[in-house]
Amino acid sequence: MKKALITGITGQDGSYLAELLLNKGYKVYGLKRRTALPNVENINHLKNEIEFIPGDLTDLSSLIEAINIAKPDEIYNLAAQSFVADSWSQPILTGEITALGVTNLLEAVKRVKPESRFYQASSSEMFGKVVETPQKESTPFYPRSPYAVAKVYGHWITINYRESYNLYTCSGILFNHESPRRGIEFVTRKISDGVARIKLGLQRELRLGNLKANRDWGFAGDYVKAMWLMLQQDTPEEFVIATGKTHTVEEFVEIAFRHVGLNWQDFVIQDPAFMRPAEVDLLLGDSSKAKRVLGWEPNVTFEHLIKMMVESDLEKYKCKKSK
Ligand code: NAP
Ligand code: F7E
Repeated sequence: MKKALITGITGQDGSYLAELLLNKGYKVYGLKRRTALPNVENINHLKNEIEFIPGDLTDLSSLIEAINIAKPDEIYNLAAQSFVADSWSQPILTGEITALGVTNLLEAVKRVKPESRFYQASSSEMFGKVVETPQKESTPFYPRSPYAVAKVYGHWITINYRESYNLYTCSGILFNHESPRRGIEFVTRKISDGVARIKLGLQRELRLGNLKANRDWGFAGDYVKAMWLMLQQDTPEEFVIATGKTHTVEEFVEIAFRHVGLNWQDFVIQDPAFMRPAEVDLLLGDSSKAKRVLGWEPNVTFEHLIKMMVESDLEKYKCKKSK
């Protein structure tokens, strides 16, 4: 039986990846940091199938212990301070987790189980103020936030450990991917949640920042398949994972409100509090290498993704109301 260790198990991607690996017959270990209250909403349905190991990316000793316990064939490093907006108010913490945390984990791999295969969650945010469109593996990085700068570090230290110590390490440069399990502060989920609350009379308005930003949005369930495929290749390489289509935040808003028969302009207020000190205006990925080498393609369309998220939030509030 193959064994995998997932960091970031409680997050959006951690939950979908755990499902995928369990379905493939893997023994799944999840690194989980201590929280005062439970935060296992995304993985509650899997809690008896995953073996949790306490640990934190900023604590090397806990990572050494985790790899000692799990002795994993594959390690997926999905843990991060992943919210771009907060990376300006907590730049040092973001660097410690999202950048140096990767070195901690690679060090633990090198010392305890150097034959493990390692996946690093790199991000399209590294392209930032883009120097070419669409963005592909060879596009130079121009990070625009402390988060993105930290991810560039994580990306290069992953390559460096491969070249320095001959470890099997690779990165997926994933463009935005969403789902009903997306954190509530990210714009897509903030919109689907807001639309559901407004439709059910629980909220009157939705305050958002820059509506003109363009993102290449896909479905998280499709994207975790690409992570697994990357670790099944003979040679570790970097891959861009994207849909190849870009949309504005305003288009997302318009479709989400239309889905429940409402006009977004009656409810959305632009609020400077949600504007960023430096914005990423346009992301559009070219994942032709992933299609050619991994045979990977996304299945869920933009419209279907929005419908899925709005319906899930509607259902959540209807259940709460009926209790
Ligand atoms: P997410 O929902 O924010 O999950 C982040 C996970 O990291 C959570 O499980 C969190 O645990 C954990 N974590 C945070 N700090 C930690 C620490 N110090 N030690 C151990 N665990 C820690 O993120 P996601 O959307 O699933 O994304 C997964 C990864 O892909 C992240 O690295 C993200 O930066 C990257 N990424 C995401 C996207 C996207 O569009 N979703 C695109 C490209 C790259 P708690 O529950 O305890 O907070
Ligand atoms: O913002 C704009 C905002 O926070 C998307 C992370 O998973 O994907 C994610 O990063 C856009 C930005 O995601 C609001 O200014 C407008 O232009 O949903 P987001 P993100 O910053 O693209 C990448 C690939 C990652 O790697 C990250 O970990 O939407 N926007 N109004 C807003 N954004 C938020 N959050 N809230 C608003 O009210």
